[in-house]
Amino acid sequence: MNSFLTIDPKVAEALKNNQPVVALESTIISHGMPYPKNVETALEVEEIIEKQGVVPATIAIINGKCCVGLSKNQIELFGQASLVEKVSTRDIPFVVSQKKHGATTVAATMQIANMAGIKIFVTGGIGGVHRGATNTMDISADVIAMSKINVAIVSAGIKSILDIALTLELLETLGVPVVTYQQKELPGFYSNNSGFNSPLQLNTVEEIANMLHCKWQMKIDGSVLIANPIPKEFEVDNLLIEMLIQKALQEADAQQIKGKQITPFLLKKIAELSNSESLEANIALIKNNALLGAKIAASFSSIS
Ligand code: PSU
Ligand code: MN
Repeated sequence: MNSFLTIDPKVAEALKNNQPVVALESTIISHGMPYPKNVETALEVEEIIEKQGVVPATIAIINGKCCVGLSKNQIELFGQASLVEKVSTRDIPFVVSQKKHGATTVAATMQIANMAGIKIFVTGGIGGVHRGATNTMDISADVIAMSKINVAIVSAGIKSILDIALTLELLETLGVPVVTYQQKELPGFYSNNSGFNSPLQLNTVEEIANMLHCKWQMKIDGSVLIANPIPKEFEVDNLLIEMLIQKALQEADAQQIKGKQITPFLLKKIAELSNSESLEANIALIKNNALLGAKIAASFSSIS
């Protein structure tokens, strides 16, 4: 066991016995949703996974330890502490060596899940190529992590605050398969339509698990991005969301929001501007992802 990791006993036991475990990130708790909805959602997501007989492992850095599996109190702490830094790949060594706390992004969560031996990770949305990236070079470290780390991600597609076309191009270049569950079109996070065909489509949990197994057996390193459409009844109208994104982007520009602050800023603005409709959609889709991710984890552990 590596000395940087603290693995919750339940998680450690499951991993030891090759029972399914699903990793969850903590940036979505600390920086992706407001309190107390963030904590309620994080706990509900864990429950959904548990009901499938799968062990949830929320990941965060606490006092410099990479913690895999948080207690309710720890999740509460990350829900309330706006002071917890957003930690992506490059921040991990600093936060660990300085014994600080950190809320881990998709990229950082993948790194830590991989250290612990967890193969399936559930979240809402990934970071990608930002709109305007041809000038700003703002590309999330999430895509770089996906090109290297053998942890599959269940998300609701590529969020339209990003440049979906460029993100798809980059994922292709980096060799990351993008698989949509049960539909042809790549879902657009808040809605089921992104305007882009999904590079791949699979219709069953078993086929997805089998594809992961094949990929990693062949030593083709890196993630698979699994896109799971939001349940119909929680979809937000595409035109409305595009209008709100434009507004949020303008405001970010006016306030000169840059770097790691941009994604949390945009999510918060869009939630405000939509009267929390976007937040409710976000909560619904992550729960939906938790269910699919748990099923994939169970299927994967039965064949690997
Ligand atoms: N997208 C969401 N909700 C989130 C995030 C992205 O819908 O909470 C978070 C994730 O933790 C993701 C991070 O890894 O934002 C990406 O940030 P950046 O673009 O700065 O890499
Ligand atoms: Mn960025």
